[in-house]
Amino acid sequence: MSDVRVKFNLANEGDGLDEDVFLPPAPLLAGAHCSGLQSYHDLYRTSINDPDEFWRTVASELHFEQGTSKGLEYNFDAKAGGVYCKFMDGAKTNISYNCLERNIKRGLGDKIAYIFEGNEPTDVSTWTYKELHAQVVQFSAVLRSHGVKRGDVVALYLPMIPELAVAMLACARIGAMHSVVFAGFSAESLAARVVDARCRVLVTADGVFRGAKPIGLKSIADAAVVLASQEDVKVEAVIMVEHLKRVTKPDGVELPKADYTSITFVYETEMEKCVGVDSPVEWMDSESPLFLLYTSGSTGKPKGIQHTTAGYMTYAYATTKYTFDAKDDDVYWCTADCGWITGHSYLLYGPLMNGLKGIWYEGVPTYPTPSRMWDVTDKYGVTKLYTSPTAARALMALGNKWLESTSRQTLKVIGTVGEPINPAAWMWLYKKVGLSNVSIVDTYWQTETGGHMITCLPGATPMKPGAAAMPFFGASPVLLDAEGRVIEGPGEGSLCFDRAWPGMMRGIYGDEQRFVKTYFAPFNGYYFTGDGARRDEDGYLWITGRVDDLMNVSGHLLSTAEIESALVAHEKVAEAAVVAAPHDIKGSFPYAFVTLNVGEKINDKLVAELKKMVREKIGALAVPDVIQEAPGLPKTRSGKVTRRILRKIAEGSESGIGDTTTLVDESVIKQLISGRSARA
Ligand code: 6R9
Repeated sequence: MSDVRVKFNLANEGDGLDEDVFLPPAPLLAGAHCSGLQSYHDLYRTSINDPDEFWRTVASELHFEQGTSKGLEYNFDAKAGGVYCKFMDGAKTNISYNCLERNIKRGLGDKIAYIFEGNEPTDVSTWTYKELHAQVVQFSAVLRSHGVKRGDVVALYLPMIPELAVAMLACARIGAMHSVVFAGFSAESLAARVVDARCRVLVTADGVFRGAKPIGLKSIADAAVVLASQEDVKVEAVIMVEHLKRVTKPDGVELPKADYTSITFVYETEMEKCVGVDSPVEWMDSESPLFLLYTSGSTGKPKGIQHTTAGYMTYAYATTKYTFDAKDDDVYWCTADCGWITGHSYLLYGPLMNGLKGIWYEGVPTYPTPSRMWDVTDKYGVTKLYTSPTAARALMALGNKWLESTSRQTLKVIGTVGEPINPAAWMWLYKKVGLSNVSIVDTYWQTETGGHMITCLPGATPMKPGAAAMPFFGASPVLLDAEGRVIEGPGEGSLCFDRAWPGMMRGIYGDEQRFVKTYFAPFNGYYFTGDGARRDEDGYLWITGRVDDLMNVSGHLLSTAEIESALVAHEKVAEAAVVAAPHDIKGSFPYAFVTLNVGEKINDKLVAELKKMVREKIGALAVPDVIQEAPGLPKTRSGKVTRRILRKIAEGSESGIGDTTTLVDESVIKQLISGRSARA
């Protein structure tokens, strides 16, 4: 099929705008939940003019044990008092019930909920909704037997294995909050999260393979337990899945050893003890906390983003339904790790609530070959694929020959998330992967928003490569200038939302002040995302990237302050400044400038020590690709490091440095530039 490429001006037909726009493929448009641009506009208008009516209709597709007449209630005006958001206050429900029992009751019990595809292509298991439900009930009984109850926080430090889905749903079933910690994080990062939420139970695995590389997770978990005890937080039970015992091992690899400490309980044994144990669903209030998920904060300390029950549930359900045009016969694959919000909303909760058949993949996209994603797509007939621009760029860079042995003809929608997608990667997904026969949905959202905020809908929105495009139902984006004035029409500014939506975060765990300060104080009356965006003549939104001190590496947010504090923890480092530098595949990478104590010099050994330090304190993701010695850092007279200048130096675009007259010592810039060339 040839490209459906048209010259198109959406807002003012015929006024000369000359831009490539791609229309949704006709078959997708035909049966879509939201079909055609006009119906998007109509439904959007309803969602804004009468949000309660709109969300009541969506919620009526889910099970509420007790109803309410309340809709969305909120206050965003920080000056006028407490910022809050409530959705369907007074109602009672349970998201785990909506994922499992509700589907079994409507006849989907024997439908496959997940195909679990292991690291090795031969390690596959399929679980029906009934089978998943049985495991969840059993594990919820295990949790209860360890004293876990409503309101407790359970830490899940697990790789992408079926037990992660089971554990998350089991927590939700009994009203305990899960706090999933990405299995690539270090013992210190895990400990900090365990301490912050005072977790008494930690679920982990003996280890996992990432491609051919074995990782001993249990020893990291054990180290975290020791670190937490130094902060007076006592983990009482570490429930460990014996995953390594059952996987196919790549040849010649030595398995990591797991210690069976006195607080270690083997998952499989615990499950056996709970066969047939009654473990009923807890009916939760709409605003009862559902989970915590930590995300980077500009001050360095990760924020425990807190979501609650009914609003998150309804929003995850609705966004999955519309953004992926979820249908009964779909084979849906979200490649995200559950350590991130995308895994929560669009691998676990959203697809299950929609009764989809999903793929849950343990491994990396390039193992055993860079064809793996397309092999899996063909093997199961994937119709909807949700992945990241980083994965697309990495695979694109390896060449189209890895596509050749596969057909990918079943694909209808390809979604991307985590960072802006560059038009080249967009075109590659559209043309080469999707054979110009798919809709691409570039979904903009955040851990904090719970679900999609700006996106195309696959049967409705004409697509522009690189634009996140249009607001989702109920989302009301505004662009503000530096003085906080609303920018109407085309322009660029800080991306904010001027009203609440059901899926928004309800707070930062244990830190109400930081919640208001981070998101509502910068522009009073608005939720501030921390991102910049541009609106074009057609009303399309283009995300321009972070405007705060966070950086986006391979779709993961990292805090410059957190990396800096890991670096200055080294005895030889006096000061550090970290900036984002552009990278072809990762989008950007951490570039560190370090000022050493008098008499110290940078060398390979010190660089290796510094990298190790960051790896241990945060995780491999945060390790700077470049560490440059800085005799001094450019600072303003008030002592602020001017990152704008460091960013230019890291990029190698010295000519764009601009005005430096406000600096205390302009000469450091020359030194840093020559230091950079010396390094390069
Ligand atoms: C879902 C997720 C959120 C930040 C966000 C923004 C960036 C996410 C994007 C995007 C451009 C997109 N981001 N999706 N930027 N286009 N489609 O990624 O959550 O980990 O909290 O990151 O990611 O900067 O503010 P989270």
